[in-house]
Amino acid sequence: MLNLAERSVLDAAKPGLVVHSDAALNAETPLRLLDAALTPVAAFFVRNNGALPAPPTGEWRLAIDGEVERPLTLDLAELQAQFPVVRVTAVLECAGNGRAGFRAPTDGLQWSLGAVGCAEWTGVRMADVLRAAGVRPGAQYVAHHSPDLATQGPPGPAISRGLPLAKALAPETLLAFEMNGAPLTLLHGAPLRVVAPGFPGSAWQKWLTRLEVRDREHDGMKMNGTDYRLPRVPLEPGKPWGDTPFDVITDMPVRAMITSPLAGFALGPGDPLAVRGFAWGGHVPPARVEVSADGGASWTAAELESGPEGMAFAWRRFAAELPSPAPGQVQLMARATDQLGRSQPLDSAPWNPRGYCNNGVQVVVGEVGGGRGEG
Ligand SMILES: Nc1nc2c(c(=O)[nH]1)N[C@H]1C(S)=C(S)[C@@H](COP(=O)(O)O)O[C@H]1N2
Ligand SMILES: [Mo]
Repeated sequence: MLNLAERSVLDAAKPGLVVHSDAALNAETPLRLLDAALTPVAAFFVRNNGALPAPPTGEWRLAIDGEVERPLTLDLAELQAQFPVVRVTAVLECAGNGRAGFRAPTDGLQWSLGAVGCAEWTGVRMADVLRAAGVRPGAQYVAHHSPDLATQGPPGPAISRGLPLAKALAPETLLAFEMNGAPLTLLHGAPLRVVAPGFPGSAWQKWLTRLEVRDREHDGMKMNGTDYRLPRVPLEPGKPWGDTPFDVITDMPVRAMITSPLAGFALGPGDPLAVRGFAWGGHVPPARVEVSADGGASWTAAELESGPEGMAFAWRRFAAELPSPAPGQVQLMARATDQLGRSQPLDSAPWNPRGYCNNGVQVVVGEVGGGRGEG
């Protein structure tokens, strides 16, 4: 059962979200609240693997240790004073976004399409902090540690994921203390979280207290088995996967999300159909978006905003105006293709046991009225 104190924190901060039934606090954003270039904090989804930690106190410190020459301990003021403060606009998307769309059901929270948002993150570069500590030659991976605890299973950390060293040192990877220009809220990881654009949300550790440099891939909570991993070879949906090897998800697939019209839309006969939404990729931005009002039989190119310079990880608006569809039910779709030519699947992404990375094309069903005076 959801903890009632956590539920009331959520309700006060984020009234419009759809709360999932789970022991931990998990809530997604309805599409009607995702129609903005920057998702307001009040509408941003929340994904917790365990219990919310206590709010930070003056005692909070970040430790940097492991394969470093000079282990460091920094409070927030030191972090802000000792390193350049930078801003990155980036999409944060849970690897389970779209999971409910798999035909063969999978474990995990049945997220619809609202486990995603785009925000401006302010922080210091993880690279600058790691360089100050002096990364040793054998370093391979960083491990993220936080105080939030599991609510089920063996007692211990709720999650401890990490990043390959190259991503930890990439200029877009931050230790962030602000979201959309305001201090991080507790629900989003106050006082400090990882921002790892292009990686699944699970790599964006909240409530960070320790950044450990390791000489091998991290093996913390939710790094092993099928957790946030995809099979290296295609699997039969719903069938046992035996000893198939699984690899850590390091990139999110391209996706277009229609934010207008919404499901259940109604058009009068002859009315044009205006469609808009956002498209994004993980490390490979979208190159084009096409829309269809006939369930995928024919496609029309949408206008796609070219991401402003230096905004490779932000989502981009797309818009199209289609001629009035024939009266009756309309199946509206948008399909993005990334800059490597990879398009969203029309059905769903390759099945995997935990239901990750389903970027299957969204279908928005509406209606064009047939009779006079309708609409
Ligand atoms: N400490 C901690 N960090 C965490 C998590 C968590 O449960 N605990 N969940 C991760 C997952 S799976 C996602 S998708 C994102 C969600 O970030 P948000 O709640 O700010 O939207 O946080 C990540 N960071
Ligand atoms: Mo996630």
